[in-house]
Amino acid sequence: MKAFQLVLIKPSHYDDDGYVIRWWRAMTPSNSLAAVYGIAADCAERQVLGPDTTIDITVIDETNTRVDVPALVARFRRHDNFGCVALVGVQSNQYPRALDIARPFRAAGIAVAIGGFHVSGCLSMLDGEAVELNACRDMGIAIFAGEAEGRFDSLIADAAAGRLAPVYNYMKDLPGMEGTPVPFLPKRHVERTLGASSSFDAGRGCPYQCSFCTIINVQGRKSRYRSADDVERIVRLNWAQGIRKFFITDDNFARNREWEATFDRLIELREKDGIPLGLMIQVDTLCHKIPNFMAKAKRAGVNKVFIGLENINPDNLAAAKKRQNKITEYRKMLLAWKEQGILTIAGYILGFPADTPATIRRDIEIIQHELPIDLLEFFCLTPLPGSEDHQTLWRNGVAMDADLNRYDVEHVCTAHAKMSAEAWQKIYHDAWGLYYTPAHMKTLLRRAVATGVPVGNLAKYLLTFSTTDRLENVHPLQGGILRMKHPSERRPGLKRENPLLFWPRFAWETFAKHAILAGSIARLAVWQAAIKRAPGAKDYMDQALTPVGDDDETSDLLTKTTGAAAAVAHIKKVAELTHRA
Ligand code: B12
Ligand code: SF4
Repeated sequence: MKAFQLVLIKPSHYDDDGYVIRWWRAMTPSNSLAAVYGIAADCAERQVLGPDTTIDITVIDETNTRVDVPALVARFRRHDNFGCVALVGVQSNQYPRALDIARPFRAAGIAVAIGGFHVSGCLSMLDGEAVELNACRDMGIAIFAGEAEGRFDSLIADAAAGRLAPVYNYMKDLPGMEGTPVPFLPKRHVERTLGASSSFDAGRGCPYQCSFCTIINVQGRKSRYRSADDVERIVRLNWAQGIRKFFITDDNFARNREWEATFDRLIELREKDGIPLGLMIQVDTLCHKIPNFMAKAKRAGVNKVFIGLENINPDNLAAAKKRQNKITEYRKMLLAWKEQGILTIAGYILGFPADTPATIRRDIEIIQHELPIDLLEFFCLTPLPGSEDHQTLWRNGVAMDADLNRYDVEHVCTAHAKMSAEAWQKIYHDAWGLYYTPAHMKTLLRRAVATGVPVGNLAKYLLTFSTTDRLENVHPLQGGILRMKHPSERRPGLKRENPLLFWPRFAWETFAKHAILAGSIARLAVWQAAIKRAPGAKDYMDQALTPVGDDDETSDLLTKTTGAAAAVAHIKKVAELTHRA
């Protein structure tokens, strides 16, 4: 019996000091890894390499596990290099690290293939060579662009036969998702992340056309989806290993054509079968207009929702072709989620054309006072390879940062007409502190008590969102508990530090960060207890929680930004015309 060694590695990337970002427990499990593992496990079960060949699958998420290259190379050697290293779900910021991981494997003559958003986005939008794709060709790494469903059998058959092609390009042929192997990770891997929740994509594709978005150029604009039966299978597989919480990773679940059938099935699993589901979904700002969407979300077990708010200046939204985001609807939509007692997390992008440090400060203040958002996450507008924005700059020869490691939507990668790179980068970091002030965190806790949002849950998120950028210099989405580092994991080209200096400094940094964290935990616990016990806590009211009314027209949200007046005039005109009709 032969044993094909399939090693699935989801690479991390380097921090600003050149060390791999790795945690004892990372924030979220990788859905890309779960998707590819599900497909690979199905290949193993079907014995696609023949009845006398097994497929041994190893799963490594570098954000929570160190990649022990020498041990893996030794294992391949024991099997005459019969196998393949698959670099999974590689984003642009992870591409340099992925190549560094691949190098020793290739030097040892081991087959390596790479997939994910960087290679797929580049092959979809650029010339087949940009950005740095030739590095793979030079190293003999097989590039896999597109989705693995229905194609993994032939890829591993090629690897087993020692004839991996340089490029597999399926970008023009997006597969259907119904009935395909479902994303899954064994519990021992899920436990390496916070909260023991798993993930799955119930669908792919989004109908909108935001110019900064890579998703539509990689996964398409047509809604493709798993069936309700597939979703039930995912839930049952996980429930059998004690997992009941899921991040449904669809970028816009509200535009998944099967959202209702999916919710109905999840409601059944929750209400009839008693599986205590806890879900997080991502939606757009118009989902409150879909009849039943929010009420069914609540019944299905949704307790957190991520909303692509992006900005509150209509001029900025128009520049990014995100016209579907209507600031005149923001309060209605957010209050509707509040009515369901669901925690709201909104993404906010800094660096659109009309932004300056002063307008960003003003806009954050407007959000704090007027929008009932619980958590706000900041990102730098980034020309991600695979987006229309990147393609336009690339075609016009406009300068962009040459280091892909920085394309993590936290670093400034191109010029802005009104802000220097330094000012832009600074306001990005400042934004976290401007939003998560002690006063505003208390307001958020008060709003949670008044609207039935689980306060303890919110407090946990407030801790992460208010401290991760400041203490760890990374976005909370790539954060975790207890940062791990090793001198050997420093980016090639940077000096290897003396262990006698490295380890004491690392120990001191870890201690200092945790002392600050302990203070923040204590502070939040005291606030939480006091706010819950305060007389009249349930009746708390402020401008953000006030139902939408005529007063809204004079709010800062609808008067202060450059595009707001035009947006309000447009709404009035539409209302007049529809009234006359
Ligand atoms: C869920 C999610 C997360 C989760 C989990 C990460 C994950 N990848 O699962 C969390 C919250 C942790 C996260 C964090 C971040 N994310 Co994210 N995330 C997503 C999201 C919404 C879904 C990912 C997913 O599951 N897709 C579905 C899977 C099945 O698709 P896939 O990864 O492309 O894999 C398929 C194929 O590519 C192929 N394939 C993949 N690998 C391989 C390998 C081989 C060998 C083969 C043959 C095939 C193959 O087969 C798979 C199945 O069909 C995507 C957007 C999207 N729609 O994909 C953004 C996205 C991937 N994230 C993005 C970014 C920037 C980040 C962060 C850097 C943000 C930040 N600063 O914190 C961090 C990085 C953290 C990390 N360590 O990954 C960007 C990447 C852009 C780019 N071009 O590089 C995306 C595209 C969103 C965007 N803004 O455009 N993210
Ligand atoms: S709504 Fe989200 S997923 Fe859809 S195109 Fe815009 S940024 Fe991309």
